[in-house]
Amino acid sequence: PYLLNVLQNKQFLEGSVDTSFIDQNPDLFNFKPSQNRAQKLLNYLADVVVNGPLTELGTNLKPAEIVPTVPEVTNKVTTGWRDVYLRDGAKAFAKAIRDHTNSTNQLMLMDTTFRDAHQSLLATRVRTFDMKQIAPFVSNHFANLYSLECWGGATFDVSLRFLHECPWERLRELRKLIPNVPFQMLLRGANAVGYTNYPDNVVNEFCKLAVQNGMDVFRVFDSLNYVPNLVVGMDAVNNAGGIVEAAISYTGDVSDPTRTKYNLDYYVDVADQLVKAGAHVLSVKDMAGLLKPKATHMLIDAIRQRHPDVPIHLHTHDTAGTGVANYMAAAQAGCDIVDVAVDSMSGMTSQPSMGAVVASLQNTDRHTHIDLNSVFKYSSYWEQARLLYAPFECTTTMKSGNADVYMNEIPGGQYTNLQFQAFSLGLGTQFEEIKRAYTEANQLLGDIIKVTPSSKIVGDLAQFMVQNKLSSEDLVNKAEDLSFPTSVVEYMQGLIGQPPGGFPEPLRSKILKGKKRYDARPGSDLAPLDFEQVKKDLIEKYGEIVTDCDVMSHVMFPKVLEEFLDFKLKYGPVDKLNTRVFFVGPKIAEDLDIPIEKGKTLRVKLLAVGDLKNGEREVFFELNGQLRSLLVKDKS
Ligand code: 3PY
Ligand code: ZN
Repeated sequence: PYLLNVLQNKQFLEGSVDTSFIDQNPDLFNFKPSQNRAQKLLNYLADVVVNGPLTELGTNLKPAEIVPTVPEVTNKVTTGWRDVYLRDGAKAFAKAIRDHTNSTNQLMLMDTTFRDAHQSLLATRVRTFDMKQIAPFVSNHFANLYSLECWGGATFDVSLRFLHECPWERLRELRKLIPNVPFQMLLRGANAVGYTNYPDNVVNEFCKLAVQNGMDVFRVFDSLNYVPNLVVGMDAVNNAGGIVEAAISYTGDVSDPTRTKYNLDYYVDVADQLVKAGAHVLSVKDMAGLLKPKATHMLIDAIRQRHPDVPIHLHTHDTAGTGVANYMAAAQAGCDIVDVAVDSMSGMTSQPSMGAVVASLQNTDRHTHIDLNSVFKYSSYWEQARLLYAPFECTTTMKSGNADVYMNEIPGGQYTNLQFQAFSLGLGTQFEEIKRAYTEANQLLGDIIKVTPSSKIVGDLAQFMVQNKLSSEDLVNKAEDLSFPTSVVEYMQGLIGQPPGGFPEPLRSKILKGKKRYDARPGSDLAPLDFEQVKKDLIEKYGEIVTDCDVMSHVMFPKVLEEFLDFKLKYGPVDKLNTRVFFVGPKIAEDLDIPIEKGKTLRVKLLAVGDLKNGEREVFFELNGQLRSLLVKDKS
């Protein structure tokens, strides 16, 4: 179509073109998108080959030239805990889990490899393509997992934004391949999978759609443990028939008697409120990895005594390196389920290692009944697949765990991000400064719980302090004259909820001056969203391809979804490309088999890239044995 546009251009036909021709004729590029998926994929590959990656790579490291070996499924298991949920419902599932751990003493596992592990280590960039390869192995060899965390948190917007793939499709595809293991997601309470409050009907519809597409267990949290926000999410999950796993976000140190704000009484009280509000399962969410063995024992034991019938599910990050020790303490205190990532995707800001936990509990009364040999094979797959994500590796800057997290309390994913940002400014010492400022910013805000989105507010304030060279004292003294980051102002207004212990004064009043303060639940006054209208508008723009899932994605991330659809119309199903080719394009003469649908595979080979001519290059391919060429604007 591009060629045709050019051939209809009078100036071009007269031959009077120079290098400004293309710039002066932008309409040449306004061709109608063709319906041909093969053609679109060739457009994509040609564009990447000529102009480099179309999705930003974090560093200039390249994906490895490797095709990860997929271990053979030698163990056919078609049943799992999901059967109990599908047959008897959410409440009965929770009871069955608790009865099971009570009677067998088994410590159950959730595997986070498909979500939190790569959110923490690889900037959330792991693609559906690589998950699908190993999914049958997980289904058959890890059939006794409590759950597989594979959705929610940052994966939702990152997959649309940077991977150009639909998160809903990921969920459906994985579901087909893993029908027996419960799927788990992270839901940010009234923020669903976004970063702001949505009307209640949005959270409700979101959960309904998630269950319809295959989600089972929803870990619901709120970044301030603000129970009214948590309840919005919990009710939505319950209405959708999902399993309500209500999370208590953990901060501070319950084993330190001098830290009184977040003590055992505080956590037990939140647990009581969540059980009262209908939690099927209680989760302790240690998103920064602040637990220590003694604190873990105290906390799990206190909740266990208080709620003997509710399953307790513990989540931590291994940032300091104490993760496995904490899980041993949790197991002793009667915890039912802990979160691990497969060995090669574990450690540092990710979860503790599955193999380490499984091995540590062999020949004890809290055996996990996970086969260690299967863990090794699973780990070997991810060890190889991880090399495809080299451009996003946290290990470019992070070489080890660091117990300084006990001081700065930065959540796993954010720790990696801040370190990366600091190093990309070229200053190794910058990270030390940011961490110190983060600690101070947290105190200034009143020592708050830090997890999305409150962690971002602390991070924004820390960066503001570093940039403006402000000490805590300066900041409070000059607060009336400073122009604070919007997120900080909104926090002080009460727009993400009410923090435990209230807002810090006099800082709040100095920052807000006359601005409105909210003390009701922030989303409670939002009018219900009109989904039909959103759908109508989207169909008007994109035609009948728009699905209910697209509508929901649009409600959460309007601009991101539109860019996703534009991209898809232009470049086709890029999610079907293998990961290296998706990021950096094919090598000359490399044979590519692209399975675009069941029973339909495209065979593509890049033959040559032509010389620069009038700002363009001709790219030659073989497509299913036929020669094809495309002209691509060279943007360099
Ligand atoms: C998220 O909200 O994405 C988190 O992982 C919080 O821990
Ligand atoms: Zn986490």
